Amino acid sequence: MKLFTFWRSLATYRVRIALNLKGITPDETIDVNLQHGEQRGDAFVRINPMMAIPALVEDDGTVLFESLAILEYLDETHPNPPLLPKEPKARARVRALAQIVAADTHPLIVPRVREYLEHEYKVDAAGLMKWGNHWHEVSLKALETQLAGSPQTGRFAQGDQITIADLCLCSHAVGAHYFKCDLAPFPTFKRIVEECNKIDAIARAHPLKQPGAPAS
Ligand SMILES: N[C@@H](CCC(=O)N[C@@H](CS)C(=O)NCC(=O)O)C(=O)O
Repeated sequence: MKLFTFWRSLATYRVRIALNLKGITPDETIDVNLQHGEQRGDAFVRINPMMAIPALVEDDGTVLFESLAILEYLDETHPNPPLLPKEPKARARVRALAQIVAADTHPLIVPRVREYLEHEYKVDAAGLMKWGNHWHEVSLKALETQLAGSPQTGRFAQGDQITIADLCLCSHAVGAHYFKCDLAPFPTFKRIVEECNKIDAIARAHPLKQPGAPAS
């Protein structure tokens, strides 16, 4: 198994957590330096024409892409520990919480979007910060309302078992920190992310713990 990765990629962070939780170590990790635009190079475009990481290549050559699809694939092929609950309504809730992060928010702040805003619309660094802060705050409010208002929330987003929702909350927390969001108004979100980070498999997947990452 090969993982195409980069230390600061939030989508790859979600996949790294799942790999760690399931005790899977890829045979090879290949850096795609997003700061140098390597995701747009011919070699990587052949792997993922969407020019985005993560991509996970199985031993038979199958290329898996899109972090949520990869998380579910890993859960199906390596069921322990499970990352989705069994009960259909609970599964739907977990997937919905995950999609608030991975489908509704994260795509708004990826390099290709920020670079387009910068080059086509001349948005400056302060404007990009405001943009990212705004979209993170919108989803933090929705996540907090969902999490604080549901009896299904437990130690983690869905009861006391880690699910793909928690993996997405962790990546959202890193994005929120980067875009200078104050987490004080979102205590349930903050508590769950802190609970997650007490688990070594999650803590060591953090972007700043990866090779090539800056100290802070
Ligand atoms: N929806 C995709 C998003 C993948 C994505 O956009 N990844 C970012 C890094 S977190 C990337 O490679 N971006 C390259 C770019 O925007 O140019 C997923 O969840 O896997």
